[in-house]
Amino acid sequence: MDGGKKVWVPHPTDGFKLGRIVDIGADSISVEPFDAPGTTINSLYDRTFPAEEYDNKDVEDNCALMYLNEATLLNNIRIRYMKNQIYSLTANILIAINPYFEIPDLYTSATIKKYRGKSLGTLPPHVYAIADKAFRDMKVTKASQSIIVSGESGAGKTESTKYILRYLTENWGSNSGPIEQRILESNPLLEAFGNAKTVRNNNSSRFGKFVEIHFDNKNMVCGGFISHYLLEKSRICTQSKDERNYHIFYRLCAGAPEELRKKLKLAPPDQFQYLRKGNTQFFCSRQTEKALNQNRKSQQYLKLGSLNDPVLDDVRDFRVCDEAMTKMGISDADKSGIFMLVAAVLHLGNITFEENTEDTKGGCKVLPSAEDSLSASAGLLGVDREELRDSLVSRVMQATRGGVKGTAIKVPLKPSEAASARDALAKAVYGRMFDFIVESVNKGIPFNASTSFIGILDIAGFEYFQVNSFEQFCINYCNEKLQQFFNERILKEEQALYEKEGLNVKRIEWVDNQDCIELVEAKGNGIFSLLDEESKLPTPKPEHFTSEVHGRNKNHFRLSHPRKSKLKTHRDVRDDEGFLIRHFAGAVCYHTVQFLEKNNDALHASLEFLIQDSKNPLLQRLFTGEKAPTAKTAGKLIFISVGSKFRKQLDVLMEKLAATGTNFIRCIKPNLKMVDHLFEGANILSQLQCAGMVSVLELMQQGYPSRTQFSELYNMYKRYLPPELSRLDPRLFCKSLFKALGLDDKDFKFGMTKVFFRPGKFAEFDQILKSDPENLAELVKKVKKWLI
Ligand code: AOV
Ligand code: MG
Repeated sequence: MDGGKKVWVPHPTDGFKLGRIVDIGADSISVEPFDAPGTTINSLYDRTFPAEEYDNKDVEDNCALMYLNEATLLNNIRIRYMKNQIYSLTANILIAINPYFEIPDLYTSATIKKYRGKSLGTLPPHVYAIADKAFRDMKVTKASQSIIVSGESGAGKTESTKYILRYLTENWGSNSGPIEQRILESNPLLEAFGNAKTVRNNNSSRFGKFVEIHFDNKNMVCGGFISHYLLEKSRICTQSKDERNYHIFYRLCAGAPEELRKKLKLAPPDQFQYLRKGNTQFFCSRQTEKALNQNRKSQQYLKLGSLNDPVLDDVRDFRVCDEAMTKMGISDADKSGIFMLVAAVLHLGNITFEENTEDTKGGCKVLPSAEDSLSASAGLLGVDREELRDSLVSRVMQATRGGVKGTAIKVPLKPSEAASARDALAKAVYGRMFDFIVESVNKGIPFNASTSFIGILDIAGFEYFQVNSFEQFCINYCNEKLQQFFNERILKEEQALYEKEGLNVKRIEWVDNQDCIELVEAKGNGIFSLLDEESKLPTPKPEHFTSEVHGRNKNHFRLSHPRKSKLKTHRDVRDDEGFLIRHFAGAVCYHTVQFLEKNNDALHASLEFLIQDSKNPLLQRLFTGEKAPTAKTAGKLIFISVGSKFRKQLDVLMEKLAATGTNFIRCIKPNLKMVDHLFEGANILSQLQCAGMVSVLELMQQGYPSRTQFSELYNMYKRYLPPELSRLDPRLFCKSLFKALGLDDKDFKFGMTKVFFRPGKFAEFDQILKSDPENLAELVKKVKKWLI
């Protein structure tokens, strides 16, 4: 690093700041930022990065940058974002920044046509270009393809997925065909039941999905299949501040026609406990304001109480969802069954309990004011009202005396325990119903004629909050697996490119995260195993589980005790109630207090009995196949492991992905305010790091990260050279130029279409060429000589 040189130094909000080196110390560099002359920033050597020559010039492919590092990557994305160019490539990975406004013509049918059949790189980067590449690869190689879309909440994964689906169905489906329509209609339907307003995203998907679009032997769309993962069930009973429950609840309350409203005994949303927890005081972002101006809400909607969000139009959305169900081929009976269950969940939430002072055995009873809710939910669930009451306020347990198991007895529950049982029932019903809806969608888009598919994975990226629980643990584990897959694939592709271009490059090595994956999934001492083991003990305890995790994985590089301060900031949690995992994207501290509960999908025996006896045909269907509790199991805690199920699903998914050609889309959220034209650099940098983009750069540093087409080099430099040289064909031109410059063979390689540079060497080459006119004259002579 020379004095006076232009560099990027770390900055707490911008990510990096541009400045000039003023002093070089033993272990740090002093830099004077351009926007604050006279001041200096001290920066460590390995966090100071050389800057590109032109501050405002951007490139479509980040690999065409002369210096490829995290600062120039961030800057290139920034310059493009400011010009409303939200896409860029790094090798074949598409980076997409959420613009938070509609960019004119970006997704029109005309644009779809434009991208059809074009190789990646020939048109500006776009999701359509990735979709087209996947299609062409499928056609040529006859192998299925996948597109992995990742990014944090609100980054634009679901929207990107929808654009891809539209691109594929519009180009290779009969436009008005029922299958294509159903594939597209599946989105509003699943979003109604699986999306909710959160503080991060007004339409946040609370489940992961892998959508397969199937093609027949003529490469035309012939069907689809959706797999779904980890619906967030806690939201059904409680929401954080300013968040909502699943859209369908509000839509049903707001949009159900009079007759249905009566049948389901609906009321405005603020009458239901399960919808009141988030106490949605909508926040007024610019986006909200805009939507407010655009949305003309019906009078009926306005009358419906205070829990409406002005951004969302629940009345209209109910109609859309209702129509989507019909178009999907869901029968009227099933539709009505679904609405009944949604309403049943709402009424269940209003059943509250108080201590039963008359009962000598303690226990609780349903509050008199909640009797109507008890009747309503029993009616909708098709169960006997008194049996429902009984199963909520008591539970069948097996008595143990002197270590000998006795007969099953009925144990009264405390009000809080009864409330937990009620919530568990609501979650089980809603969860099964969601499974049923996905199943119905799949029935509507059968793929019998399929020869191959393009699968799109829309799943939450790596996440860490102030308090992280079982949900984050599962999603981060999933991201570890995807990251490993990403590294392997990107490397393989990079290697394949070197081979295709005829470069002779030795294998690139990278840091494997297999140890982290094993810490979570290994049989025996892995965290999932230990969690299941704990759940099967007579009295499972979070503290015991946590100490087992630490005790059985002593000195594991990826595992530590959490720093006490981290846990204690939230509540008085004991030190043994958590663990810290060093993930590829950073360390995350997990609270384990609710792990056991969240890992168990089973209802207690009396509730299970009750549901199995239901007269509601849909509910019966949802719970068939379940092992009915027997006299023997009746007293035991039944246990269905959420973790094991997810692990198995993930195995299936990884196997599918491994058998396909893969494409990656990394979605980036530009700011936390959810507004357009605001680039929060530090935040974006951390997303690029979490998405593994920085490690891609590191990985490429071992090879030849900067690359450019001969033709481009030729166009760049021909004006510096006399006509007799610029007449040469681009490849020969470049070769002779390099030879004449006397560049070191180790620093670059010539491929078939491109020249590849070692890190930083492209810039050196550029410097030599532009430095000195006298040199250039000398150079021309040399080139001529070399050509002869
Ligand atoms: P996510 O799927 O990544 O979050 P979404 O795809 O739902 O995020 O995007 C969030 C919001 O950003 C959308 O509702 C749009 O308003 C806006 N948006 C996203 N992409 C675009 C685009 N290309 N053009 C215009 N607006 C866009 V989550 O499911 O919460 O993890 O859980
Ligand atoms: Mg989403």
